[in-house]
Amino acid sequence: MADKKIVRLILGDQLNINHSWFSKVDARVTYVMMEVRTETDYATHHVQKVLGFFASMQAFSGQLKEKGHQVLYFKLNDKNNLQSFQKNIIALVEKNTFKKFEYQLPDEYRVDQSLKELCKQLNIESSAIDSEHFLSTRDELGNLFEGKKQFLMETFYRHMRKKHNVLMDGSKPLNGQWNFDAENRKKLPANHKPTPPLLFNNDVTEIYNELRKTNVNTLGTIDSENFIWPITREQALKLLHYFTTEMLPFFGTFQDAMLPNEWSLYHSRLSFSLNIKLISPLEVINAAIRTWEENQSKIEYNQLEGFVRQIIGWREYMRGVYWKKMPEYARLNYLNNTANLPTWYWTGKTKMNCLKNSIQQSLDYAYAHHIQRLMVTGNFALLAGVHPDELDKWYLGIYIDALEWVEITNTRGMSQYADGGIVGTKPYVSSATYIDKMSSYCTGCFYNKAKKTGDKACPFNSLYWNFYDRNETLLSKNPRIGMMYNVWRRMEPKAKAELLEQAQFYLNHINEL
Ligand code: FAD
Ligand code: DLZ
Ligand code: SF4
Repeated sequence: MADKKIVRLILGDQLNINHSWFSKVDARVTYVMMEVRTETDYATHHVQKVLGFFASMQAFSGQLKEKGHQVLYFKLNDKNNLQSFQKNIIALVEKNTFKKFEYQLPDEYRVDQSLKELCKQLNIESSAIDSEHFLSTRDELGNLFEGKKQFLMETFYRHMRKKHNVLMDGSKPLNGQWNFDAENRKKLPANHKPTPPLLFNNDVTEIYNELRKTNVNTLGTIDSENFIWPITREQALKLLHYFTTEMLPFFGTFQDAMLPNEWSLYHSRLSFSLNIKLISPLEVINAAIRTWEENQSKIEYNQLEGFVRQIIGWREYMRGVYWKKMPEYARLNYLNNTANLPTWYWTGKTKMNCLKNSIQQSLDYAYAHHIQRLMVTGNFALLAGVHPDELDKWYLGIYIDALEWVEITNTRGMSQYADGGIVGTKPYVSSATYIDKMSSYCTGCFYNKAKKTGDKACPFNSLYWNFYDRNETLLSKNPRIGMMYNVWRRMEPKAKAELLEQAQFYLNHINEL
């Protein structure tokens, strides 16, 4: 039908200007974007996250208009905004002569369900199209591991490398190995001054003021005149260029390193730009590969391979697990954890230097790197037996890049072992030894990293053994951790009792640590 009017919904994390939708201007099509309370309120988000989404959405809508597309944009305070995707679309269809509703496949199960429901309610035709962002389909991982209990990331990663011919030498991996992690993960010297991060000076004061008027509940802090995160494709590409030229040479080597008072080291900080689709995973890895090819004397191969693995390995893998396992995944609690999240997760006010730093920078910048999330905040919560629901709320709110498909799989799966070993082969827990190996947090901490019990003993040390002790039935048969149980069983009964007593004391006073 030549004059069929179409309304197309663009979600806040679908800001992909290279999507086929936008390849030509179509007078029949009206795009609609909306700032809505259902999205601002399903978690308590970091204020920088909400501003980042709104500022990027507004910039994207402007870009579409400049290209000649028709766009309807609902601001949060617009009088006619009914504050949900469903309600706004229903009202638009009722008031206009649209004959068809179209949307791109959302990344979150919750929104996927509600848009399917919406299509049933509308009395016009509707259809969904791929977001054209990811390198694998929603069900690709599920098909690859059909019938398997555990989904090995390494198997998926090799599948992706072969399928997309990335870092391959014919049918073999380039340089003879798939994975060069053994060469990575060095500690930074305590006085090391990292390359400064590339920050942007976006002024989001207007959006901030609007947000305050509506009483949207947020966490964290903001300098609204100097919003540092990229909000346009142009800025995201600048950040990508800065990463490949300045940070990539050190990426793998210092991937797990942590320094007090340094919130940004040699990571890309591209997760927000990637997750809202300002840039694509393919262009990110191609930029890194190109830079490596042109600078092989300066960038070792292990730095590049480690980075490519994060993008076409971990990122795509987590998405595959999500679509294979939702909605049950959101209810998994394999270790039956029940504790509340310590109150200082929301304030950073703890004497434990590793947690204080990791949480404080999260409140200040809505960012922490992977090892801070996994081996500091995640590790402690798992040792303390925090309920995964409590933790999901925290991770889903505090990080600028947090969207359920990638947050929940990392939190319940990789970090909390709540899926019983679908994502990870064993729980990621450690005592102070690991944190001290990878960081300089322990120097200058109120607690003593070397002490297991007694005054100022590092809480990680006793909680570590308490974790193994209380989960013995569920974990001791795991071949990857059997060794820890041998050590635990061989320990003197008195030493064991003291460790458990110390751990119980800390658990009883968890909010005062
Ligand atoms: P870099 O270290 O520079 O890595 C490059 C890119 O690889 C990232 O931008 C990201 O897109 C991808 N990547 C790396 N590791 C992972 C991973 N484990 N899973 C998926 N993608 C990965 N990532 C999110 O994007 N959103 C989240 O909500 C999120 N929640 C997490 C919660 C926990 C408990 C943990 C342990 C990890 C979480 N991650 C999440 C994964 C990872 O920590 C972040 O992607 C990364 O820290 C983002 O910083 P970066 O862009 O500097 O990453
Ligand atoms: C995260 C977020 C927030 C805070 N606000 C909005 C919004 O007001 N409008 C919108 O379209 N998207 C928002 N988002 C991103 C959505 O939560 C995301 O698009 C869906 O969860 C699908 O992944
Ligand atoms: Fe963290 Fe313990 Fe080290 Fe303090 S001593 S920084 S609490 S690991």
